[in-house]
Amino acid sequence: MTELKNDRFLRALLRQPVDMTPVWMMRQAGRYLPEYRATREKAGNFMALCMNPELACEVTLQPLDRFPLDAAILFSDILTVPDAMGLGLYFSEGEGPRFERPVRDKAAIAALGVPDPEQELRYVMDAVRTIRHELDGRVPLIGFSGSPWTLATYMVEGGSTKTFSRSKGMMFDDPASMHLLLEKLADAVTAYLNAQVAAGAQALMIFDTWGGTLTPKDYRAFSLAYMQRIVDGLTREADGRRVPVILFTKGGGQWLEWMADTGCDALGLDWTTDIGEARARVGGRVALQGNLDPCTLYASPEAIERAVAEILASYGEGTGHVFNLGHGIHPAIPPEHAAAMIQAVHEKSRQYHST
Ligand code: 1CP
Repeated sequence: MTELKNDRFLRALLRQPVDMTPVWMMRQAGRYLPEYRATREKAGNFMALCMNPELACEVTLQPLDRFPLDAAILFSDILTVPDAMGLGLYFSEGEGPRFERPVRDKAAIAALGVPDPEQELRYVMDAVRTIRHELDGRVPLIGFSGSPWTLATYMVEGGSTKTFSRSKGMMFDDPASMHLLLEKLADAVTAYLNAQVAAGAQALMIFDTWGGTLTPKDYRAFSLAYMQRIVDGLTREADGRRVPVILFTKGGGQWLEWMADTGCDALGLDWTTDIGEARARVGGRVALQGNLDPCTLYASPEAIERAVAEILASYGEGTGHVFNLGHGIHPAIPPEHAAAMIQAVHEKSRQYHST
């Protein structure tokens, strides 16, 4: 395997010394980039783009060609796993993701199989292999999945939701069915992430976008417990290097200690938590990734630089910080504003690293 030319991101995740704070952006390949929109047009639609390894590779590399980012993230979606379980994913323009066959009762859940990643999700593994080859060691490649709870909300609702009426309805009315679904998803996600590592992913991130909608007790029982099962089952080394695992529960700032207890390597933070306080709580055990409010990028480059400086100062001296947004970059952000953020992270962070 090719030597990594820039391993700042992996080193920071393992709390090893770095020369400056590494940075990448959630949704860094996406609609805010005109070249992304052009490639999606060429593919026909979003799913066709995900299913074409060459085009998925092309859009993965687009932000890296524009900005000096320290990591690449596989271009795909968390909903490929439920699609491979037979739910029939499609994206309707302006409406977001939808499933043709949502799962709403025990019989439908019992009938679900756990997909073989090299069969039903082969196109994702082919994308990982293609991207690793094309990256040629420039930066590490992040593989990812949704958390079981987050995937379950989409599978039960049949798409995005603001109310969680059906998914929380099932959790409260028929917890045994919800647990059965979450168990199957934990098995599917573990196999999926391990296959991504086998195909070349060098770090893993679990997106628990909707864990923060739960009560503390339900978070532990319905989200964290299943992320724990996944962390326990993951391949943690490849090519003689540790494969760091990042857990991100949006809205999970009050549960950082519980999340760190899973044995993951790093926690993703949204912007509602002060990163310095988070470091005081769990920084001795895990690295932290985050946490600029994505809306900051609507502001002027000067305001962006000030906000970056505040987060770097709040985290303070030394390694263990990967700079990121607290959630995905919005489609209307000017790419030059993302550039200003990335440049500010690199320039202003050197003073915090003494190597
Ligand atoms: O029109 C388009 O081009 C589709 C927009 C889009 C993109 C660019 C979707 C649909 N997915 C993606 C890519 C994507 N999704 C990545 C790629 C890598 C990257 O550059 O970061 C990743 C990591 C995801 C993960 C994802 N998909 C999450 C978890 C992270 C998060 O943002 O909270 C979730 C919840 C999804 C579901 C999804 N897929 C797409 C949309 C618009 C949504 C969100 C729908 C909702 O709000 O419920």
